[in-house]
Amino acid sequence: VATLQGKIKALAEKKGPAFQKLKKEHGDDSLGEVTVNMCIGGARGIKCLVSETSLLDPMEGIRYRGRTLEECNQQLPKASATSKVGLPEASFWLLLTDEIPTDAEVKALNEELHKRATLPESTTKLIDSLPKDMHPMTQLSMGLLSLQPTSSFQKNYRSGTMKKTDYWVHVLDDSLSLVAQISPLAARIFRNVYFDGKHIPADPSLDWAGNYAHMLGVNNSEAFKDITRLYLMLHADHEGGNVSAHTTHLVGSALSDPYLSYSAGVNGLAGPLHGLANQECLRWLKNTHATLGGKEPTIDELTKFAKDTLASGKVIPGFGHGVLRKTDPRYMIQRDFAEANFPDDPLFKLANACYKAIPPVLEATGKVKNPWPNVDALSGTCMQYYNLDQEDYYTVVFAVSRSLGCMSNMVWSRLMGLPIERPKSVTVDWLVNHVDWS
Ligand code: FAM
Repeated sequence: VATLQGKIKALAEKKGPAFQKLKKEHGDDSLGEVTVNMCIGGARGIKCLVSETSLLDPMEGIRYRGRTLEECNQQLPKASATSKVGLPEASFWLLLTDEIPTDAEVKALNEELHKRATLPESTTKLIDSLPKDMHPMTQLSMGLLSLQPTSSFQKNYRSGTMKKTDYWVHVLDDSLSLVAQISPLAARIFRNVYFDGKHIPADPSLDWAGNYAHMLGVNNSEAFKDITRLYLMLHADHEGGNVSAHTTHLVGSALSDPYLSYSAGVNGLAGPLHGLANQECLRWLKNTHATLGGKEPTIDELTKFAKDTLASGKVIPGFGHGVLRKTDPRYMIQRDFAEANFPDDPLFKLANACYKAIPPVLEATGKVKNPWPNVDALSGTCMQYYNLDQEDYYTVVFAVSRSLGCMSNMVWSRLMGLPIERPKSVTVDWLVNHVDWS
């Protein structure tokens, strides 16, 4: 932890002067105007958040500390000589330090995470008592809140002895514990709901993501461990404005500790327009596959299904994005993995056909700004190939991954001393009186 702290501190010292100068000399510079549409349209495109860990370009996709996901996949340490997947816990190190960790640093991080992975009995008792038909995301959010009493940030804040300049140290401490605990917590929920509580003990010889795949117990292959590693690396961070990242940041800005903040972020991720889309997308594919009698669909048949979905007033899950204006690079990287490992899987072939059939249908509406697939359009298809076909669980896997981005961002928000977030709201009457009707 000391190494990690040292690297974060060194980066803050390097970037600090520019940040202070910005505040002092350019605080009143404009970042563009705020329009009525932005105000009533979900704040689309308003530059009003700082998120150091990643930046999203509409045409290029996400960059983790300036590196594309392809570069992360190539440059980040791997689990073995044969694996082609950059480790997610290595991406956590990158998001925190702006450095690609060495194999030794990743090994030490994994040892630290294993040390912190124990769940208190109060948490396991609570999780085991929950009804099996309670959505796994609801269970995860409750599980995170049940860990909140262990927060070192809230303990130190309450003691009244913590200096503001040390907030980030205790947020980092909680972040490491939360990342360590969320995977066994998520695995416990999975085994309770789908395997009658038959739990699989952690294997500390495995990396963070490989161990999570192991504890799910649906497939012992190295390929399933790799797709889990890939999934957890790809979903880790997507700049600061998406619902889960923004919610975590907003709640954390009130000095709520990482457990309170990320439990709130998980609740946002559970929304069908956000993280739950991966569950909805696989369900849509399975229903379409079943209705077509399992035979390979024609583009015309899929076009009709897409139109029927729109006509029913529902969105087509897995397509579109609030910022991206091209196919999500996270979709393309998953597609390459699927091509290499299971090109003939029926659902993968169906997803490929959707890639051809659905964008023209969305474009034809004249209102969809991005008709292309997003990260959720293929993630479930990849997981189901390895017997993780319980779609209600998919957003939990997303939440395990997104903890990396939300936690690294929270460390930096406290390190930069970002204040409580408080945008101004207006009434419609105020808007009516404000605009020029002449
Ligand atoms: N199917 C049907 N309609 C869609 C659509 C889709 N896939 N994507 C956008 N639209 C509609 C949208 O509902 C809106 O309609 P109204 O004006 O009638 O309200 C119109 O097109 C303009 O929307 P937009 O500006 O193109 O997109 P937004 O920025 O408002 O919303 C999404 C972005 C992601 C919420 C939207 O594309 C959507 O609902 N997609 C389907 C759900 C999904 O896949 N979400 C996961 C997103 C992913 F990135 C993630 O967070 N995991």
